[in-house]
Amino acid sequence: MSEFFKNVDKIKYEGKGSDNPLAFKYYNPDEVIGGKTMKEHLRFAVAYWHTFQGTGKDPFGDGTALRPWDNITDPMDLAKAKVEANFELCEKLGVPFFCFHDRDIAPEASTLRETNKRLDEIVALIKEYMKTSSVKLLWGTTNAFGNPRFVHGASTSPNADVFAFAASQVKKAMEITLELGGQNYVFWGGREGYETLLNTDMKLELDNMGRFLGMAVDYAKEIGFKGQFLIEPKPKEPTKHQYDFDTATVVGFLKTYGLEKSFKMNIEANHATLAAHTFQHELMTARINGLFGSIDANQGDLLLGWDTDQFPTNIYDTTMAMYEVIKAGGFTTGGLNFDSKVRRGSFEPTDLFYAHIAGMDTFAKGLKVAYKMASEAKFDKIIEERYASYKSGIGSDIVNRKVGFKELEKYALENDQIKNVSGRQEVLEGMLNNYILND
Ligand code: XUL
Ligand code: CO
Repeated sequence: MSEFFKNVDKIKYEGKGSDNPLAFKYYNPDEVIGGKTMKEHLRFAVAYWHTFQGTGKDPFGDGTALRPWDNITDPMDLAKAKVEANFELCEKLGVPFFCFHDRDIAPEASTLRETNKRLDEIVALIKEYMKTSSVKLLWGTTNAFGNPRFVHGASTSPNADVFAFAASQVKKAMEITLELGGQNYVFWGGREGYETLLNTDMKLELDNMGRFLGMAVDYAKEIGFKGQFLIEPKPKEPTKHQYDFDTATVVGFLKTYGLEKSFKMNIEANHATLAAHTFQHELMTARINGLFGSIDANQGDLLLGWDTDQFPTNIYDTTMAMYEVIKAGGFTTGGLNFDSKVRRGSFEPTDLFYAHIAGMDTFAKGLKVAYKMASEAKFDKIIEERYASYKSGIGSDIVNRKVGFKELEKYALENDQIKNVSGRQEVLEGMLNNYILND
């Protein structure tokens, strides 16, 4: 077994005072918060595609990343080396899970049959590593967007042969996710959207996407895959308009196609901001609809209009995200998958560790602050008071649908001198600052 990251030992918790970039300052995996360890609360995962496939290539230039496997030329040898590197990196970081697309772990061959054989070979190797490692698969997914055959979409392609190809790919990816004990299966609609409505039958495309997901549900039952199906909303990129625009859109879609009992949501921070929402907004929308499942942890750059997938280092975002996770009762099968890539300028192998450590520390701090906020329930009390008018009198009659417009008009005619109270937003923002700064 080769060691790829020779200058990195197992990352330890050294606490707030440490200035060692290869140590945790806040993430203390065994520290218990509210009856669960930090490790159990946060359920971190490494994203195979960014960490082992990412090169730093952008539309203006080639890849910059220097990787210890760069000298390997045979594509299958390279795929095998990355399996080894994945287990080494996860174990050194103490990250309990990883996530992959089918095409991340094994390169595509010239025929589907051969591609599937390659996948089987790599899956067998991953299984071998799993025998001695505690690292598990959080979720698997399909890359049905990269190959040119998906130019017009996968399940929403106008070409039925593409629909069939994508179905065969999801079938296989579900099988390998099951074989590797994956706890979820993710659907991100890579090119499920459109560029122009002038050539698009939107109704047929949406119906086909509904049919496709229905077939996936049927097949999961057939093979006994009990993992959670997750949909990951994103408003744009690669297509101008993605059908899974945001959580609210997906809620409506699932209900239209009778799929709401079979799916939950995988919320990504950078996708939320691209949809002009906050990360917390998307998480809350999923939670109040009973559809919260998992998180793709990253952050965007608010000055840029695309999916920069940066490692999450914004303490406000991680605090409010963990507040929502706690409110949702914590993760069950889900977790915090670092769908994040090191910047193009951070091209050294050790940067992969620095980046994950920064993200893990930021979420650990967010968890601690959020747990305190949730247990002291100060914000809950303020919100409860704000809506107190619905607890009795006319408000309670509205909630219980005891009144209609006629009764409400009669009430309003007698109570038309309305008194409102301040929303006190700045007080609340100051309270949040206090929690973050004093914890
Ligand atoms: C793309 C994205 C994907 C999904 C998995 O923006 O987030 O990597 O997470 O397909
Ligand atoms: Co993602």
